[in-house]
Formats: sequence, C-alpha cells, structure tokens
Amino acid sequence: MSQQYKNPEEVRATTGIDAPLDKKIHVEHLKLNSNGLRGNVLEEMTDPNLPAVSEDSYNLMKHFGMYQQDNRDVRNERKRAGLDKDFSFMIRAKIAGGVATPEQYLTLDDIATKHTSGSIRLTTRQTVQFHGVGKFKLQDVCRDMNERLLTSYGACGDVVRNVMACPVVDIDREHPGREVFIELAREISFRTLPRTNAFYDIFINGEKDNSDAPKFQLRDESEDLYGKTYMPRKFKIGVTIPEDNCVDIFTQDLGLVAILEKGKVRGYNIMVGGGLGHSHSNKETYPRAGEAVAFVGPDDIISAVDAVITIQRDYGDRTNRKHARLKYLLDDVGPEWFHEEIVRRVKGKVSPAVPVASWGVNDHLGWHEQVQSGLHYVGIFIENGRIIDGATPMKTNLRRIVEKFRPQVRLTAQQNIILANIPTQHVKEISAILADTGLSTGNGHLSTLRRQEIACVALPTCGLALAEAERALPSLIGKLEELGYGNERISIRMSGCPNSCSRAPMAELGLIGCGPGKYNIYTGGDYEGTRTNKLFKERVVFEEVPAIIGSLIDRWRAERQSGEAFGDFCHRLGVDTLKG
Ligand code: SRM
Ligand code: SF4
Repeated sequence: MSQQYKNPEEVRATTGIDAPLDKKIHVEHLKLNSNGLRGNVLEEMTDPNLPAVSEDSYNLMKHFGMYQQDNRDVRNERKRAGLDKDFSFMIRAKIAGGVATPEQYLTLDDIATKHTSGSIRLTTRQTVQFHGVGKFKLQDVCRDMNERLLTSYGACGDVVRNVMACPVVDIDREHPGREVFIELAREISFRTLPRTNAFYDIFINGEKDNSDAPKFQLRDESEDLYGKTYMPRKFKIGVTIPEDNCVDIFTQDLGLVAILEKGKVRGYNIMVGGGLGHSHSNKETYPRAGEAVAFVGPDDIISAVDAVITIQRDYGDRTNRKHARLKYLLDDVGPEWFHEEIVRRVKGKVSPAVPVASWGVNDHLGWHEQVQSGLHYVGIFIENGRIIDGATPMKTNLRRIVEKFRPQVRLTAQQNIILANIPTQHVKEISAILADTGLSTGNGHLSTLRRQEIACVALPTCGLALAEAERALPSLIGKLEELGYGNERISIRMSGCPNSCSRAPMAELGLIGCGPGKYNIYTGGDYEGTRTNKLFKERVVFEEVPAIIGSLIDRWRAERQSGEAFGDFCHRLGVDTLKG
C-alpha cells in the first residue's frame, strides 16, 4: 500500500469507532446516552413554556427528519424589539427513489395547507420538505404522514438519508435496465431505517410506553447495522446507470452504478467518497467526486451496501465532524485498502470496478409514452422545487390533477415533479390544466438555461445560509436571458453557502454564497456531472455576476471546438487561462 495513506487500524483506534471516549465529540456522547435517540425530546417538545427545544434535543430530532429553524427575515427586527427568535421546524419526508402514490401526494398537499407555511418544497434528493411547522404541530404532521405510510424518520441525522434512484427507470421506453432500481432503493431505504422505536413513541403515539402498533411495523431496537452511535455523519446512497446520471451519482457517499449487458443488470460498480460540503475558510474541507472501487454481482449488492456502510461506521471520524464524511476516510486510507476491506466484508465475489466509457444525463421533463402500453408520464418544471400558490395557483392545480386523474407522483433530483401512469385519454386535459397554470413541461416560455437551474433553499429558513439562493437564481437567469444566453444548455446551480445542497460544485457554472449578496463563481464541471468545478472568481457582488458569466459564455461561443460543451471548454482551458 502506498506510503501516503494512514494505517486504517490506527485510524479506527484513534478517531474511529474505537477512539477513546474522551476524544469523541459531544454528539457521539449524546447519541450513545440518548436511550435510542429519545433523550428529552418528548418532554421538551410538549412543554408549553419552551418556545424551542434545547441544542441536544434538536440534534436528536434531526434523526426524525426535523430541523429547528427561525425566520431570518425577521430575526434582527425581533431582536431589536426584545423578542425571541421566530422559531419553527422544517420537516423532511423520506421517499425512496422519489416515487409516491397519488394518495400520498394528496396527504403531503394537505399537510402543507394545514400545518406549515403553505408550500411543498421538492428537494434535490427526490423528496419533500415543509417549513414553518410549529413545535406543537410536529406530531400532527408525523401522524398524517404515517397514515399513508410516509415518514420523516431518518430523513436527516447521522443515518442513511433518502435513497435516490432514477425516477422513471421502470416506466420510460428508452431507459435500459428497468427491472431493479426503485425496488433496490426501497430495500436499502427500509434496511437502513434506524431500529429504535423512539420516533413512533414520541411522534406517533406521543407517549413513552409504546402500546399501539403504528403502521410501520415495530422492530427490536438492537441497531445491528448502525450500533448505538449510528453513523459518524450523514450518509448518502444513490442508484443509477451510466446512461442516465440524473441522481448525480458522483456526489453520493455510496453510489451503485448498474452495469448492463443486453439490457440486463450484470452487476454494480461500487462508487464511494462523493460529497460536496466544505467551508470557505477551512482548506482541510473540500468537495470531492466519488470513485469506483469495486464491482459485485446482483446477488451481492445488499452485502456490498452493508460493507460500505459498516466500513464508514467503524472507521469514519468521530472526533471531528468536519472530517467525518466518507470522502475524508477514503482519502486517508486510500482506495486500494477500501477495495480490500469490501472484499473482506462481502460474502460473495468482489472484482475490480468495470470501466465506464461515457456518461449521460436526462432531466425527464416533457411528455413520454411509457413502456406500459397506453400510459404516459409527464415531467413538469417546478422552479427550484417550490410548489406554492402565488402568481399562479400551482399547488391547487397540481392537487386538482392528482385528485381527478390519480397519477403516480415521482420526484426528480432536479427538484421537478413527474406525473405517471396517465392513460392516453387524459393527456389533453392534463396538458391544458398545466398550460393554464403556466407550468412548463420543458418547452414554451421555459428557456434552455432556466431548465438546467437548481438552487438550494437558503434564506430565510436555512440557518447556515450566507447568501440568497432560491430567491436569487430565478432573477439571475432572467438577466442572462435578457442578455441573449437563454438558449444555451449549461448546468447552473446556486447554493447559499459551501455546504452545496444544490450540488453546485458539480455544475458547469456553480455559484456559492460567501456573504450577503456575494458569490464565488466556479466553472469547469461537466454537464453529465462526473467532475467537480474550480474556483474562477471570488466574492463577486450579485449584480455583477451576469456580466462575468456572459463574458465566459461569449468566449466559449467564439473559441469552442466543434460540439464542445461549455463546461468541457472551461475545463480544457482551466481557470487560470480563463481569468487571463
Ligand atoms: Fe443540505 C445542511 C437543505 C441536499 C449538503 N441542508 C442542510 C440544512 C438542513 C441546514 C442545516 O443544517 O441547518 C438545509 C435546510 C434548509 C432549509 O431551510 O430547508 C439543507 N440539503 C437541503 C435541501 C433541502 C436543498 C434543496 O434545496 O433541495 C436538500 C435536501 C435533500 C434531502 O431531501 O435529503 C439538501 N445537502 C444536500 C446535498 C445534495 C445531495 O445530497 O444530493 C448536499 C451535498 C452533498 C453532500 O452531502 O455532500 C448537502 N446540507 C449539506 C451539508 C454539508 C455536509 C458536509 O458534508 O459538510 C449541510 C451541513 C451539515 O450537514 O453540517 C447541509
Ligand atoms: Fe442552507 Fe447552505 Fe444548504 Fe443552501 S447550501 S440550503 S444555504 S446549508
């Protein structure tokens, strides 16, 4: 093994699961002593005298898909008036592969109307979030979801997050390898749900002694996969094929890439070490694209998933949260050791990863005939995933369609929505409602540039935002359209801070907030999402961003090689040349 890497057993003993307790950070102690993530959550959540829960309860509640937040638009004003922060919760559902029944969608819509600030927010991991949920409404939201076999359990916290998979793999005519993905995503999702019944005790039954069995079957609390301290950090899994990287597989802690032979899954490349969060001021943190370290056959895929999860569980850093993602472990111990450790843990045969010649990507917008005869699906553009009644009755009309025609609802990693299983006779009527509502299926008033946009939530709810994103990117695209760049196919993503929830480090043009109204501009990622971009300009004020992007696009238009995409051009020249 190469000299540059650390000794894995030393890593395990000094910073991993076997590190001395006094070296481990507070959250590790909290999880260990929480009685299966219960802590004081129930008491604090139901205490009428507490406007918010304590830091410890908040950290435990993340495992139940809940984030304590405050409205940052009014934070200063309230402070001046001597008032508490305007506290509320964000609650996130977990929907493996983004596939929901019409009844589940209607429940989500009801929840948004009854218990939240009013919108359904589609996320970059194919699920939904609600904002502005009061402390005393959390149980109602959880119970309403539970009635429809939906849950927020495990959507956040130090566990496996929503498992991603191409949302049309089983219905699209052109899509190869349709037989497995969504089922595999579901299986992994179920398998990696924490086993503690805390969530049901606190949020469904609302009492400590759990007597009524909720719809999710209760399990024994042994946590045989995670152990008592769960994962060192969040853990993200996606499933895809090289032909359609719509789930941004290079950004996952663990990516399963199905390798097809004559349309059948021959096996999976195991990609590890993707992750994008970093901090502007800490050079020890960085975005990283995942890499393939092994290949296993279809019968061994679950064993391989367990292997990678347990490697990170055992060796991941529990002494420094900023160094706790799998990407840092991989860089510390090296891909060769990682491969060997997978071999040791998997029960079946493990081979070197299979080379992948090329990658493609599809956003699944527009009308498509399904492989199931007489049925159609339609991908609808939802700007930055925000479903809300505003200038148009978008939320109401989507509900009308789902109520009347009962399509299956599928969510994309680009924060868009797909309605599926629509019989031919309903296509015209649904198209008319969408058009009346100003909802684009990828054509009409939607420019090619806007079609590629992704922005994270950022202000006013995100406590970590340094700058606007969701509320800023639409107008930036508008400016670029005015300047004549609307027809370009360039992936453009904005994040309010370097945590990079819009996956901006993989975009051809990435914008990352670094202070109020200021952004770093990155370029050189590729449209297919296989490499990270590089810093091009720092701390640019928002108003100056369009001109800078415009001059880059002009240069690409003038100097590109035949068929060369924008990101590939910027990558070939390099940021130093582009700056010159
Ligand atoms: Fe994220 C934290 C929103 C996808 C990396 N993310 C947050 C929090 C919870 C802020 C917080 O910790 O207080 C944000 C809530 C904002 C709000 O008001 O709603 C937040 N992340 C989101 C969502 C909703 C963005 C969106 O606009 O869709 C996405 C929800 C996904 C889901 O359904 O599970 C979301 N976050 C991502 C992604 C993209 C992905 O997973 O495909 C990333 C980059 C990939 C990665 O994980 O490396 C991402 N979020 C982070 C990080 C940085 C993690 C790190 O390794 O450093 C944080 C901060 C943290 O964990 O400490 C974070
Ligand atoms: Fe918040 Fe930063 Fe994530 Fe945007 S990228 S949602 S600002 S944590």
